[in-house]
Amino acid sequence: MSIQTLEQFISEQQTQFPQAKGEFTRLLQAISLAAKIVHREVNKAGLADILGKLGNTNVQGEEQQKLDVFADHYFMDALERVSECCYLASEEHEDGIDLTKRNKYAAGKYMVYFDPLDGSSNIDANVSVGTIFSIYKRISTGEELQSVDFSQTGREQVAAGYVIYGSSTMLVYSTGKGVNGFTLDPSIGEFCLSHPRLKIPEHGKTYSVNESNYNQFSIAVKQYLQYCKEIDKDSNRPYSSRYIGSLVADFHRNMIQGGIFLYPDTFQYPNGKLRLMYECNPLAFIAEQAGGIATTGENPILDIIPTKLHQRTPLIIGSKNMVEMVEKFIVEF
Ligand code: AHM
Ligand code: MG
Repeated sequence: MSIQTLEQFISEQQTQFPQAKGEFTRLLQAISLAAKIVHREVNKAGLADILGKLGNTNVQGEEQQKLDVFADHYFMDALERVSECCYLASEEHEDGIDLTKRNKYAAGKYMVYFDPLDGSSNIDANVSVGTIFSIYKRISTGEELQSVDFSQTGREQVAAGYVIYGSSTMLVYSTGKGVNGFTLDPSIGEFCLSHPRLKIPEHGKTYSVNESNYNQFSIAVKQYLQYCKEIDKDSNRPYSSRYIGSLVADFHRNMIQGGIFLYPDTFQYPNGKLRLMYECNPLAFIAEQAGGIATTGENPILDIIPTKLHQRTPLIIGSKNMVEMVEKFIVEF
Protein backbone atom coordinates (compact mmCIF):
# COMPACT_ATOMS: atom_id res chain seq x y z
CA MET A 1 0.00 0.00 0.00
CA SER A 2 1.34 3.40 -0.87
CA ILE A 3 0.81 6.45 1.31
CA GLN A 4 0.86 10.00 0.05
CA THR A 5 1.31 12.69 2.65
CA LEU A 6 -0.19 16.16 2.39
CA GLU A 7 3.31 17.59 1.91
CA GLN A 8 3.99 15.21 -0.98
CA PHE A 9 0.58 15.92 -2.47
CA ILE A 10 1.12 19.69 -2.37
CA SER A 11 4.60 19.46 -3.92
CA GLU A 12 3.23 17.24 -6.67
CA GLN A 13 0.47 19.78 -7.38
CA GLN A 14 3.04 22.57 -7.46
CA THR A 15 5.01 20.88 -10.23
CA GLN A 16 2.09 21.80 -12.53
CA PHE A 17 2.97 25.47 -11.90
CA PRO A 18 6.69 25.74 -12.68
CA GLN A 19 6.57 29.50 -12.09
CA ALA A 20 5.28 29.01 -8.51
CA LYS A 21 7.65 30.16 -5.80
CA GLY A 22 6.39 27.87 -3.10
CA GLU A 23 4.56 30.62 -1.18
CA PHE A 24 1.23 28.83 -1.27
CA THR A 25 2.92 25.57 -0.31
CA ARG A 26 4.39 27.23 2.77
CA LEU A 27 1.00 28.68 3.64
CA LEU A 28 -0.67 25.27 3.55
CA GLN A 29 2.20 23.78 5.52
CA ALA A 30 1.59 26.39 8.22
CA ILE A 31 -2.10 25.50 8.34
CA SER A 32 -1.28 21.82 8.52
CA LEU A 33 1.20 22.40 11.35
CA ALA A 34 -1.28 24.46 13.37
CA ALA A 35 -3.94 21.79 12.78
CA LYS A 36 -1.64 19.11 14.19
CA ILE A 37 -0.98 21.20 17.28
CA VAL A 38 -4.69 21.85 17.81
CA HIS A 39 -5.34 18.12 17.27
CA ARG A 40 -2.86 17.39 20.05
CA GLU A 41 -4.50 19.93 22.38
CA VAL A 42 -8.04 18.78 21.61
CA ASN A 43 -7.05 15.20 22.29
CA LYS A 44 -5.45 15.85 25.62
CA ALA A 45 -8.03 18.44 26.65
CA GLY A 46 -9.52 16.37 29.46
CA LEU A 47 -6.16 15.26 30.78
CA ALA A 48 -4.53 18.63 30.74
CA ASP A 49 -7.43 20.24 32.55
CA ILE A 50 -7.83 22.81 29.84
CA LEU A 51 -11.55 22.33 29.44
CA GLY A 52 -13.88 25.02 30.56
CA LYS A 53 -14.22 28.66 29.96
CA LEU A 54 -11.57 31.28 30.16
CA GLY A 55 -13.97 33.95 31.35
CA ASN A 56 -13.55 36.25 28.35
CA THR A 57 -16.19 36.93 25.74
CA ASN A 58 -15.29 37.19 22.06
CA VAL A 59 -16.51 39.85 19.62
CA GLN A 60 -19.77 37.98 19.05
CA GLY A 61 -20.57 38.24 22.75
CA GLU A 62 -20.04 34.50 23.20
CA GLU A 63 -17.98 33.04 25.99
CA GLN A 64 -14.59 31.86 24.78
CA GLN A 65 -13.46 28.40 25.76
CA LYS A 66 -9.79 27.90 26.54
CA LEU A 67 -9.22 25.79 23.48
CA ASP A 68 -10.60 28.57 21.26
CA VAL A 69 -7.88 30.80 22.54
CA PHE A 70 -5.20 28.15 22.06
CA ALA A 71 -6.34 27.32 18.55
CA ASP A 72 -6.49 30.98 17.61
CA HIS A 73 -2.99 31.52 18.95
CA TYR A 74 -1.50 28.50 17.14
CA PHE A 75 -3.05 29.40 13.79
CA MET A 76 -2.11 33.07 14.08
CA ASP A 77 1.41 32.19 15.08
CA ALA A 78 1.95 29.61 12.33
CA LEU A 79 0.53 31.93 9.66
CA GLU A 80 2.53 34.95 10.76
CA ARG A 81 5.71 32.95 10.91
CA VAL A 82 5.67 31.90 7.24
CA SER A 83 5.47 35.55 6.06
CA GLU A 84 3.22 34.68 3.14
CA CYS A 85 0.22 36.65 4.43
CA CYS A 86 -0.64 40.33 4.34
CA TYR A 87 -3.86 39.99 6.31
CA LEU A 88 -5.18 37.59 8.93
CA ALA A 89 -8.69 37.58 10.35
CA SER A 90 -10.14 35.24 12.93
CA GLU A 91 -13.55 34.77 14.50
CA GLU A 92 -11.89 35.50 17.81
CA HIS A 93 -10.69 39.03 16.92
CA GLU A 94 -12.85 42.05 16.38
CA ASP A 95 -10.53 43.42 13.68
CA GLY A 96 -8.38 41.68 11.13
CA ILE A 97 -4.64 42.05 11.39
CA ASP A 98 -3.14 44.06 8.56
CA LEU A 99 0.42 42.76 8.34
CA THR A 100 1.40 45.37 5.75
CA LYS A 101 1.20 47.90 8.57
CA ARG A 102 3.51 45.84 10.75
CA ASN A 103 6.15 45.22 8.15
CA LYS A 104 5.33 46.22 4.61
CA TYR A 105 8.42 44.55 3.16
CA ALA A 106 7.82 41.20 4.79
CA ALA A 107 4.10 40.98 4.03
CA GLY A 108 3.11 38.27 1.57
CA LYS A 109 0.24 38.30 -0.90
CA TYR A 110 -2.29 36.06 0.83
CA MET A 111 -5.24 37.03 3.01
CA VAL A 112 -6.47 34.32 5.37
CA TYR A 113 -9.79 34.27 7.23
CA PHE A 114 -10.34 31.51 9.73
CA ASP A 115 -12.50 30.19 12.51
CA PRO A 116 -9.89 28.54 14.74
CA LEU A 117 -12.26 26.27 16.64
CA ASP A 118 -15.80 26.13 15.40
CA GLY A 119 -18.44 24.47 17.53
CA SER A 120 -16.44 25.18 20.66
CA SER A 121 -19.53 25.13 22.88
CA ASN A 122 -19.38 21.35 22.30
CA ILE A 123 -15.89 20.86 23.66
CA ASP A 124 -16.94 20.04 27.21
CA ALA A 125 -19.07 17.18 25.88
CA ASN A 126 -16.24 15.69 23.81
CA VAL A 127 -18.10 16.35 20.57
CA SER A 128 -16.19 16.92 17.30
CA VAL A 129 -15.06 20.47 16.61
CA GLY A 130 -13.30 21.99 13.63
CA THR A 131 -11.19 24.71 12.09
CA ILE A 132 -12.38 26.46 8.93
CA PHE A 133 -10.14 28.54 6.67
CA SER A 134 -10.48 30.70 3.60
CA ILE A 135 -7.61 32.07 1.49
CA TYR A 136 -7.60 35.00 -0.94
CA LYS A 137 -4.89 36.78 -2.88
CA ARG A 138 -4.70 40.52 -2.40
CA ILE A 139 -5.66 42.49 -5.51
CA SER A 140 -4.18 45.90 -4.77
CA THR A 141 -0.52 46.44 -5.46
CA GLY A 142 0.27 49.50 -3.35
CA GLU A 143 1.83 49.48 0.09
CA GLU A 144 -1.48 49.25 1.93
CA LEU A 145 -4.46 46.98 1.53
CA GLN A 146 -7.46 48.59 -0.16
CA SER A 147 -11.22 48.08 0.05
CA VAL A 148 -11.04 46.10 -3.21
CA ASP A 149 -9.07 43.45 -1.32
CA PHE A 150 -11.74 43.09 1.33
CA SER A 151 -14.75 43.08 -0.97
CA GLN A 152 -13.81 39.95 -2.90
CA THR A 153 -16.66 37.45 -3.07
CA GLY A 154 -16.27 33.82 -2.04
CA ARG A 155 -15.73 32.90 -5.69
CA GLU A 156 -12.40 34.69 -5.55
CA GLN A 157 -11.08 32.35 -2.86
CA VAL A 158 -7.86 30.72 -4.07
CA ALA A 159 -8.29 27.94 -1.54
CA ALA A 160 -10.52 26.95 1.33
CA GLY A 161 -10.81 24.07 3.69
CA TYR A 162 -11.56 22.71 7.10
CA VAL A 163 -10.08 20.45 9.70
CA ILE A 164 -12.35 18.17 11.69
CA TYR A 165 -11.08 16.99 15.06
CA GLY A 166 -13.27 13.91 15.25
CA SER A 167 -12.83 10.20 15.84
CA SER A 168 -9.88 10.86 13.56
CA THR A 169 -8.58 14.24 12.51
CA MET A 170 -9.03 15.15 8.88
CA LEU A 171 -7.98 18.09 6.74
CA VAL A 172 -10.15 18.68 3.68
CA TYR A 173 -9.28 21.41 1.19
CA SER A 174 -9.69 22.67 -2.32
CA THR A 175 -7.73 25.04 -4.52
CA GLY A 176 -10.56 25.17 -7.02
CA LYS A 177 -9.68 21.91 -8.76
CA GLY A 178 -11.78 19.48 -6.79
CA VAL A 179 -11.63 18.54 -3.14
CA ASN A 180 -9.19 16.22 -1.39
CA GLY A 181 -9.28 14.88 2.16
CA PHE A 182 -6.32 13.86 4.32
CA THR A 183 -6.49 11.88 7.55
CA LEU A 184 -3.94 12.49 10.26
CA ASP A 185 -1.92 9.41 11.12
CA PRO A 186 -0.81 10.34 14.65
CA SER A 187 1.86 7.61 14.65
CA ILE A 188 3.82 9.41 11.93
CA GLY A 189 2.42 12.89 12.53
CA GLU A 190 1.37 13.32 8.92
CA PHE A 191 -1.88 14.02 7.11
CA CYS A 192 -2.22 11.24 4.53
CA LEU A 193 -4.40 11.33 1.42
CA SER A 194 -7.44 9.26 2.36
CA HIS A 195 -10.29 10.83 0.37
CA PRO A 196 -9.04 11.82 -3.11
CA ARG A 197 -11.42 13.79 -5.38
CA LEU A 198 -14.22 13.97 -2.81
CA LYS A 199 -17.74 14.39 -4.18
CA ILE A 200 -20.89 15.03 -2.17
CA PRO A 201 -23.49 12.43 -3.11
CA GLU A 202 -26.09 14.17 -5.30
CA HIS A 203 -28.80 13.04 -2.97
CA GLY A 204 -28.85 12.18 0.69
CA LYS A 205 -31.41 11.26 3.30
CA THR A 206 -30.25 13.36 6.21
CA TYR A 207 -31.36 16.86 7.06
CA SER A 208 -29.57 18.86 9.65
CA VAL A 209 -31.12 21.90 11.30
CA ASN A 210 -31.69 23.26 14.80
CA GLU A 211 -35.39 22.45 14.83
CA SER A 212 -36.01 24.27 18.09
CA ASN A 213 -36.06 27.36 15.85
CA TYR A 214 -38.89 25.89 13.73
CA ASN A 215 -41.48 28.49 14.74
CA GLN A 216 -39.15 31.24 13.58
CA PHE A 217 -38.54 29.84 10.10
CA SER A 218 -40.14 31.10 6.88
CA ILE A 219 -43.15 29.20 5.53
CA ALA A 220 -40.97 27.77 2.75
CA VAL A 221 -38.43 26.31 5.18
CA LYS A 222 -41.23 24.98 7.42
CA GLN A 223 -42.85 23.32 4.41
CA TYR A 224 -39.53 21.80 3.36
CA LEU A 225 -38.99 20.36 6.84
CA GLN A 226 -42.50 18.87 6.73
CA TYR A 227 -41.62 17.36 3.35
CA CYS A 228 -38.52 15.76 4.89
CA LYS A 229 -40.77 13.99 7.44
CA GLU A 230 -43.38 12.73 5.00
CA ILE A 231 -43.55 9.04 4.21
CA ASP A 232 -42.67 8.37 0.58
CA LYS A 233 -41.09 5.16 -0.59
CA ASP A 234 -39.82 6.51 -3.91
CA SER A 235 -37.79 9.29 -2.36
CA ASN A 236 -36.83 7.25 0.68
CA ARG A 237 -38.61 9.56 3.11
CA PRO A 238 -38.90 10.31 5.95
CA TYR A 239 -35.32 11.52 5.94
CA SER A 240 -33.25 11.14 9.05
CA SER A 241 -32.63 14.16 11.22
CA ARG A 242 -29.06 14.62 12.49
CA TYR A 243 -27.88 17.75 14.21
CA ILE A 244 -24.59 17.84 16.04
CA GLY A 245 -24.54 21.62 16.46
CA SER A 246 -20.95 21.69 15.29
CA LEU A 247 -20.94 23.02 11.74
CA VAL A 248 -17.82 21.25 10.51
CA ALA A 249 -19.04 17.92 11.86
CA ASP A 250 -22.54 18.32 10.40
CA PHE A 251 -21.09 19.48 7.07
CA HIS A 252 -18.48 16.74 6.92
CA ARG A 253 -21.05 14.01 7.55
CA ASN A 254 -23.10 15.36 4.66
CA MET A 255 -19.99 15.52 2.45
CA ILE A 256 -19.40 11.84 3.01
CA GLN A 257 -22.94 10.46 3.21
CA GLY A 258 -25.01 13.10 1.42
CA GLY A 259 -27.43 15.40 3.17
CA ILE A 260 -28.41 18.99 3.73
CA PHE A 261 -27.57 21.50 6.46
CA LEU A 262 -29.74 24.56 7.08
CA TYR A 263 -29.21 27.57 9.32
CA PRO A 264 -31.88 29.98 8.10
CA ASP A 265 -32.59 33.42 9.57
CA THR A 266 -34.44 33.47 12.90
CA PHE A 267 -35.83 36.21 15.16
CA GLN A 268 -32.65 36.10 17.18
CA TYR A 269 -30.46 36.06 14.08
CA PRO A 270 -32.32 37.98 11.35
CA ASN A 271 -29.38 37.49 8.95
CA GLY A 272 -28.68 33.92 9.98
CA LYS A 273 -26.23 32.93 12.69
CA LEU A 274 -23.22 31.76 10.73
CA ARG A 275 -20.46 34.06 9.58
CA LEU A 276 -19.83 34.62 5.87
CA MET A 277 -16.07 35.09 5.72
CA TYR A 278 -14.79 32.20 7.79
CA GLU A 279 -17.68 29.76 8.07
CA CYS A 280 -20.02 29.96 5.06
CA ASN A 281 -17.71 31.03 2.21
CA PRO A 282 -15.06 28.35 2.73
CA LEU A 283 -17.63 25.59 3.16
CA ALA A 284 -19.59 26.88 0.16
CA PHE A 285 -16.38 26.76 -1.92
CA ILE A 286 -15.77 23.17 -0.83
CA ALA A 287 -19.41 22.22 -1.42
CA GLU A 288 -19.44 23.60 -4.98
CA GLN A 289 -16.08 22.01 -5.75
CA ALA A 290 -17.51 18.70 -4.57
CA GLY A 291 -20.63 19.01 -6.73
CA GLY A 292 -22.94 20.35 -4.03
CA ILE A 293 -24.74 23.69 -3.61
CA ALA A 294 -24.57 26.47 -1.01
CA THR A 295 -27.17 29.21 -0.99
CA THR A 296 -28.73 31.83 1.24
CA GLY A 297 -32.05 30.51 -0.04
CA GLU A 298 -32.09 33.26 -2.65
CA ASN A 299 -28.54 33.61 -3.93
CA PRO A 300 -25.40 31.52 -4.03
CA ILE A 301 -23.29 32.14 -0.92
CA LEU A 302 -20.23 32.60 -3.12
CA ASP A 303 -21.80 35.63 -4.86
CA ILE A 304 -22.27 37.72 -1.70
CA ILE A 305 -20.17 40.89 -1.71
CA PRO A 306 -18.83 41.19 1.80
CA THR A 307 -19.22 44.45 3.65
CA LYS A 308 -18.14 43.50 7.17
CA LEU A 309 -15.61 41.06 8.56
CA HIS A 310 -18.04 39.35 10.93
CA GLN A 311 -21.17 39.57 8.79
CA ARG A 312 -23.66 36.72 9.00
CA THR A 313 -25.74 35.01 6.37
CA PRO A 314 -28.43 32.33 6.22
CA LEU A 315 -26.91 29.08 4.97
CA ILE A 316 -28.43 26.13 3.14
CA ILE A 317 -25.73 23.75 1.96
CA GLY A 318 -25.21 20.17 0.88
CA SER A 319 -26.29 17.62 -1.71
CA LYS A 320 -27.36 19.15 -5.02
CA ASN A 321 -30.82 17.57 -5.26
CA MET A 322 -31.71 18.36 -1.66
CA VAL A 323 -30.72 22.04 -1.85
CA GLU A 324 -32.55 22.38 -5.17
CA MET A 325 -35.66 21.02 -3.48
CA VAL A 326 -35.49 23.72 -0.77
CA GLU A 327 -35.06 26.32 -3.52
CA LYS A 328 -38.24 24.98 -5.16
CA PHE A 329 -40.14 25.45 -1.89
CA ILE A 330 -38.76 28.99 -1.61
CA VAL A 331 -39.93 29.90 -5.12
CA GLU A 332 -43.37 28.39 -4.41
CA PHE A 333 -44.02 30.09 -1.07
P1 AHM B 1 -19.31 29.12 17.03
O1 AHM B 1 -18.52 29.68 15.89
O2 AHM B 1 -19.49 30.12 18.12
O3 AHM B 1 -18.80 27.80 17.52
O4 AHM B 1 -20.84 28.95 16.51
C1 AHM B 1 -21.09 28.30 15.33
C2 AHM B 1 -21.81 27.02 15.63
C3 AHM B 1 -21.76 26.07 14.47
O5 AHM B 1 -20.71 25.17 14.61
C4 AHM B 1 -23.09 25.36 14.55
O6 AHM B 1 -23.52 24.92 13.29
C5 AHM B 1 -23.99 26.41 15.10
O7 AHM B 1 -23.17 27.33 15.81
C6 AHM B 1 -24.98 25.84 16.07
O8 AHM B 1 -25.84 26.86 16.49
P2 AHM B 1 -27.13 26.53 17.39
O9 AHM B 1 -26.62 26.12 18.72
O10 AHM B 1 -27.87 27.82 17.41
O11 AHM B 1 -27.88 25.45 16.70
MG1 MG C 1 -17.61 29.45 14.41
